[in-house]
Amino acid sequence: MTAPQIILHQFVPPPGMLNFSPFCLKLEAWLKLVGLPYQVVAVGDPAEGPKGKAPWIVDATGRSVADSTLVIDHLIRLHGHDPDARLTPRDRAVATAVTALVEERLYFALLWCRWIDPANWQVLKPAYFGDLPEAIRDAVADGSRAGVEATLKAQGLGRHSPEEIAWIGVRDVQALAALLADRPWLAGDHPGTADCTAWAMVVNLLTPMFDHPLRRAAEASPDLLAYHRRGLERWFPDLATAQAA
Ligand SMILES: N[C@@H](CCC(=O)N[C@@H](CS)C(=O)NCC(=O)O)C(=O)O
Repeated sequence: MTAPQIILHQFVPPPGMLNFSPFCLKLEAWLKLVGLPYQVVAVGDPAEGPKGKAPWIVDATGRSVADSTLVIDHLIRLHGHDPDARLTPRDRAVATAVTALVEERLYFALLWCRWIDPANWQVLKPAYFGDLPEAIRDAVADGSRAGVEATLKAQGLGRHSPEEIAWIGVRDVQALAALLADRPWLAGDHPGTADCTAWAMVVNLLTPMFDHPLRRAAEASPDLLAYHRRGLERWFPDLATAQAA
């Protein structure tokens, strides 16, 4: 008997590409890591979700849960698959620290690079908003950008100069690279939840569409490039084969 499906509400990337949302990609990689079957429903407006952000799930009992970390905790309780069960207290602490680094700072540096940096905004605007009717396209796109700018100001990173943001972000990318210099996954030979988080961020740092110092720092690290490839082969093998062709 197949297990009841989890409905995964997430942004859906263009065919042949991985999710532009590190949080959506993290959760999808985690579902693949533990082998729980799921069905994707494309999110148009994240405001429809329980917390106004993607991803969220509806579990096999019909309950909605939002936030990638809280979803993972919920599913571990519900289904009993915990890929981190064997971690030492130290590995667990590193996983917590890496998750905070990626989600509470690097994510915001990447957000700045994509949405506020003027050159990348010229790339993002048509890519994210190009399908909207012309009459509302500029207003919606500019309104969204103003929302991101306000978020970055409130978070704090958006108060720094472009050079300072790049310095902070590059240092974080290099820290991630150093943690992966002597091992395939953060805790050694097997991937865990923190790898889903870190790998999804590395994929997004390396998204070819956007050019910025964080991407260049990731590209300069053979360890991060190998990590990118390792996760792709493990969780999205069809895409790995297509990219290798
Ligand atoms: N802490 C949340 C963060 C989710 C998040 O920030 N999602 C972004 C996409 S990467 C989003 O939905 N943004 C839309 C918005 O803020 O309106 C998680 O782990 O799921």
